[in-house]
Amino acid sequence: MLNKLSIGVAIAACLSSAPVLADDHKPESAKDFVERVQKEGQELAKEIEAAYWVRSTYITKDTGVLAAKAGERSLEFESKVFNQAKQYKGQKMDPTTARAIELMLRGSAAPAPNDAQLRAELAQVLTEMEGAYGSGSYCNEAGECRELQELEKVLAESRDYDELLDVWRGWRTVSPAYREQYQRFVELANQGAKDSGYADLADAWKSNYDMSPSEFTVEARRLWDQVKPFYDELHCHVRAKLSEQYGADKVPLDKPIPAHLLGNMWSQTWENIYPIMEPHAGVASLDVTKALNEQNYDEKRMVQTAEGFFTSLGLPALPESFYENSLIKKPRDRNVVCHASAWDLDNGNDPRIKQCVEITEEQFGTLHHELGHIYYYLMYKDLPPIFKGGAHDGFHEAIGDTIQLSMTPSYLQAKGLIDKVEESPEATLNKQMKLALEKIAFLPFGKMIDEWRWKVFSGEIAPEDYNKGWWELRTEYQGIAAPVERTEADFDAGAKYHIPGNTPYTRYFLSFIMQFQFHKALCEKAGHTGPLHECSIYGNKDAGKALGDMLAMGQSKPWPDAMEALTGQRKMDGSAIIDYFAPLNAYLKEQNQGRQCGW
Ligand code: X8Z
Ligand code: ZN
Repeated sequence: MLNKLSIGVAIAACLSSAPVLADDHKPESAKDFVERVQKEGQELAKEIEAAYWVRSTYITKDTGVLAAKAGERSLEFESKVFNQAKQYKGQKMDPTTARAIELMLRGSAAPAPNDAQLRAELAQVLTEMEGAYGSGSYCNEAGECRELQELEKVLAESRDYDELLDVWRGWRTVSPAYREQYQRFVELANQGAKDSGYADLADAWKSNYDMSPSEFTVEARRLWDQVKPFYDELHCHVRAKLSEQYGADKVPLDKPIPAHLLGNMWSQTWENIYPIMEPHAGVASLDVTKALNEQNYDEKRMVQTAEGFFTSLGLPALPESFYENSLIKKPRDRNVVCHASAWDLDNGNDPRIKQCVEITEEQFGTLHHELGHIYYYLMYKDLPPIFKGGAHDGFHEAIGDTIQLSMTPSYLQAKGLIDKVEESPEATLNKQMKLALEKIAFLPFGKMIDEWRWKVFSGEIAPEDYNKGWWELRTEYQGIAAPVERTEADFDAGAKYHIPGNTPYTRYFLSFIMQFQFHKALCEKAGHTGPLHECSIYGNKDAGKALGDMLAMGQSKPWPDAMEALTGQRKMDGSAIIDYFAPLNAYLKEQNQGRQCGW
């Protein structure tokens, strides 16, 4: 998983509070300490990465044992380094060393408790939960069993209310099995957070943004407030159309939307129901999935095509080892964690992705997303290990998506993936609708996942209210509701990968906002004039240079410096995404006239 290794291993902790001594037993300088820890971390990382990779690509009891042991050792190291690093806090040192120490003191996604037994338990719980998710399947009454990707396909394509309900409910029979484990995870990781000087795990997670946790809470809220009015317009229109499709008895016009009708297992992006929402029927067909299949694309060619976008910008070709060592096809004979991820192995020399690629437009997009991570790894390859990472985690998530914003109809036509480019206000609206169903629909989802976890970690949502708290936030933010009664025997949060996989999620919310800022800045570098939605930076070396330079900074500086280097701004800002969708916004307002919006 992204960053789990590098952070888990690069920072560490010792349980002693004795001064840090060098081999000759003299107190070790901060600079020497930083250097030594990175060397040790790199050595350890090799072993841990190997165990994690094998576990994720071959889920068995045995790989579970190996990964949990590796996780335990990683946490031990993290704990050791943390407790040593804190002794340097406040001492005078050069700015680079100070930044390194600061990064070592940051909370990871699951900070290590001081107690060795608790660390072992934490590593085991994490390994088991992710494995249970990765090998989950739903067997219906007829005894037919389907894995997640097959269930997702039904949600994307079917328009049969009951069939949709069956698979939506079916996938949610997997997660109750690890609800108790999740509760235990919360206790253990909260202990780790406390041992690292944080109030709780939420406090630790919010401390990774070069501002105080409470400032970050306010900042994330400010961004959400910027985009919420637009989401509300989209929600209103989508609900009205779904009500036409399924009937007002199934989709009442003043209530939250039933969660299984939005084309996605988690209702997180809605582009699969674009055919129901298409403003101008038949104008400017955007069916890339069809073209990929007709042209017999296979998994490797999909990856190579995505790589071609990055190299067109002047960024380097992927190393041969990338194709040799990545997993891009779902194995038929074993369970793997199919949720896509990008891995930085062997200190930047062996980057890999793991993705069960299917020949669809959505997966083509995800490949660009994953390569965004890979190009970050490649560009900061020569930095000291502790500086390898996104300027903040939202930056890492935003790179591949920024590239996708340049996959305009003209680009797709040049690649032979659509027949012809139609230029008309109608064509623009269709294109914007499709993209908004992905990018705008996602925003409240991206925000609410960690709202739930922050409350769970702080105890505001008690273990006996996990599911109730989940659905309250789903309704508050997204305006959706469970299609059937849910109880505390369910664990619906756990049906989303990032909960058992313990990956913080606010990063994606930030990414979806920032990628439009980045796109705008890159288009300016490329000399684009005219509306932003018509800009593609494909083939533009000036834009590529600006992007590459920012990536090469890694996390060596506070993130506003990286943001400024690329965009000239020092803040995250929702106005770029709103401006981008100006034509659609006007359309939605017009369509919603006379409708009662809200839920
Ligand atoms: O998890 C991912 C990536 C891997 S970092 C595939 N994403 C989020 C999700 O699938 O829920 C990308 C966008 C949102
Ligand atoms: Zn990602």
